[in-house]
Amino acid sequence: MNLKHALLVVLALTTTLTLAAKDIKTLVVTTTPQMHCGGCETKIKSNLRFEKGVKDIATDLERQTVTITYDADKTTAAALVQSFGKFGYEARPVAAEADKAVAPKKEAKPAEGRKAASAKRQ
Ligand SMILES: [Cu+2]
Repeated sequence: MNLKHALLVVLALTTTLTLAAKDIKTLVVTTTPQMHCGGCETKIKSNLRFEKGVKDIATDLERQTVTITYDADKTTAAALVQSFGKFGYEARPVAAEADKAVAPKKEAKPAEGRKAASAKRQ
């Protein structure tokens, strides 16, 4: 193997590692007002789709949840929660239900803390 080939191998490995290092996370929220029909789901999806870092949005009418898959290098759970306000909705992280009773809403910090904690578990 000559030097040129060795460099190409290194370049290929680096590219692979960079792609694998992408920080993809999911955020599950419930909304106020609640989703009642496909129109509500479409409204949420079509608005969230253009938010920076959003990869995928899945809505569940029965459970009243919106699951957002996002690139944590480009956005945060707190920013996504806030983005619901742009189209008249309020979002609450489902996992945050427990500490909602303690922490006042619209605090960005608890969401950030959980994000860091879950990153460590992964
Ligand atoms: Cu509806």
